[in-house]
Amino acid sequence: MPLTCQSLLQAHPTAWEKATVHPFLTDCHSGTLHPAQFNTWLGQDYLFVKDFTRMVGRVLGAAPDEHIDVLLAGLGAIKDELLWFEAKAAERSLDLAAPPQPTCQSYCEFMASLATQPYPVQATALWAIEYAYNQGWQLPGPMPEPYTEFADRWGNPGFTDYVHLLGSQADAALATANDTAQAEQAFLRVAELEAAFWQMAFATAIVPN
Ligand code: HMH
Repeated sequence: MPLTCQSLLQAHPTAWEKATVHPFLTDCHSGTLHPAQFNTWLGQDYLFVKDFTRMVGRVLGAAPDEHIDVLLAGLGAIKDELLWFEAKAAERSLDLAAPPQPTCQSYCEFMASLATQPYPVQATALWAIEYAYNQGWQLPGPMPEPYTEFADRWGNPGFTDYVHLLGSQADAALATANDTAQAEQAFLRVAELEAAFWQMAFATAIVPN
């Protein structure tokens, strides 16, 4: 049986749950997250998305002709997303020049390391990264303000369709791969880094006033 995105999720339910269910997200939902925790996430995710953009550019460079259209649409959406991050940071008076924390750094290094991996591995990692946010932001249920637009960015129907297309492309690439062990490893590494990224923001020191 060929490896598929669905079979990866079925083989590793615990790893995937850790990637997509975290107190950071449930505290957003219940309104108990401290703004400092959210602001850490926002600043670090901005740095993440800048490097993620570069990764998607490299995946595009490795993609077969029939996968270009979906990846190009994804890059178009990221252009808007980076501007949106800058606007959200300005609303909160955040300094986007803050350095990456070690967890963000590790995630960015992982994305850079995908450049030397075969296309099926890159396509699988890209799908996993996007699906993690698509699920993570939706699973707690409707997000209250001020988090509604954040949940919507990765939970809206258009983004959900995009993630499904990425999954179909990854499946098609995996069907042609003769060694899928690296793709499975990349999936598990994404799951681990996603869990660590939530935890990094959640662990922000809260200074009582
Ligand atoms: C950490 N994972 C992380 N940040 C994101 N913005 C996404 C996935 C989705 O692009």
